[in-house]
Amino acid sequence: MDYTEMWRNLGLNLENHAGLLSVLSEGYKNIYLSQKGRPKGMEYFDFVISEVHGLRIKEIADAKQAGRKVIGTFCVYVPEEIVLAADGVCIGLCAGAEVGSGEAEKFIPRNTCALIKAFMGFKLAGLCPYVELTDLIVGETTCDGKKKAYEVFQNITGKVYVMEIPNMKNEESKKLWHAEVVKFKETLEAITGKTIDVGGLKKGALLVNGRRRALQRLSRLRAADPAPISGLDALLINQVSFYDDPVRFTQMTNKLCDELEERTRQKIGVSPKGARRVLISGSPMAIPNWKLHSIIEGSGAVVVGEESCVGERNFRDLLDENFSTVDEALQKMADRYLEIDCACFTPNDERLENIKSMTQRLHADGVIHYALQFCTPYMMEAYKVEKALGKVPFMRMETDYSMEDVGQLKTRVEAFLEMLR
Ligand code: BJ8
Repeated sequence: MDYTEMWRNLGLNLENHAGLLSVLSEGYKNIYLSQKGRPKGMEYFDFVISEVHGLRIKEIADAKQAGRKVIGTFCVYVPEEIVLAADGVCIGLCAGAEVGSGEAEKFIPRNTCALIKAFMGFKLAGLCPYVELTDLIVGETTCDGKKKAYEVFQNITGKVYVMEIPNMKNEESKKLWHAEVVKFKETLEAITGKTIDVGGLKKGALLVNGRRRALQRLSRLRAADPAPISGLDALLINQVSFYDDPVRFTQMTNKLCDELEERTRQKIGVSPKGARRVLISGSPMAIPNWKLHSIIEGSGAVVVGEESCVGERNFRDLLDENFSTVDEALQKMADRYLEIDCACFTPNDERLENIKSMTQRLHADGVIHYALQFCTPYMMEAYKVEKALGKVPFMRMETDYSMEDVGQLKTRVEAFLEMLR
């Protein structure tokens, strides 16, 4: 199907956009479609990627046409249930490719993390149909880079709303955060013109919890040896969860999990039994950032988990669906979201415990701590993670979205994998 007219109407730079899609499809072919022994259920996700700027954009544009509002987010602290209760469409906007850096650097410093530069770059280069479709872009006060970048992004787009996320988890912080959640609900009511009621919040909770349960199931299945699915494919599913339709995504992920259960019973894996198993922990990997997974799995090991926001941190905790008033629901949401263990918090010892438990549960032989360059919170926390892991083999890695350091990273990964033998 030809979507040129739709892209033109959204104000995209058609020439650059065609270039981006061709690089993306070439990269996908080389990294994903070349994998051996993939589960059949991945066909759906291959299709979703092939339509990442096509069919999904059309669906969202149609929803908008029908009166629904589109809400873009950058962080897993933003309560999606409230967006759904207001009949909104919620889309994760983080970007994982080095695009428009030159443009972005006219507004923000060169030594900014790649994720921030990318969301800015995609917008400035006229390459992100998702941003163009949003009615509201929700930022949050997490790391300094994002916090300040949202001020600039507001100047560029004029539709940024920022939620204040505390830095600690004491009683005062909990009150502050609860007030922010209430304010967010009121903002969405004002934008959509809809009153958020307990029925809507219940529906939203069921939908988001359903997706979390499917992702939890996928995560549990990766504990098997041989691993029934590659880390690359599991990462892709997590990335897709941020922008696909939640009902369809949940169905398709559960269907894939049925297949993975069968594979596990039959001991069918993507790599031989006994292959070295790696847990990745740290900064999020937004689509299409597949760099580290492809290096690790290209070296013969298998990635068995992502302790990351594009991964476990996004779906670890369910929302308690047992509420009967709007106030009760918002309190439970505030509590659930403040459980998230982002390195922007201090102290953040829950994260250390979560990494240890994932390492055990997924039978990881070693942990690679991944931080995007200039991501101070995760770079700093790597020290405590290493100490907490004790004798578990551990390696720190700092990189960005460019491909310049791939050779060097590959050498380091191979040396690390040797230690796991
Ligand atoms: S809850 S990890 S999604 S803030 S990589 S922009 S932290 S300098 S993305 Fe994050 Fe929410 Fe935390 Fe998760 Fe800053 Fe680091 Fe860049 Fe980051």
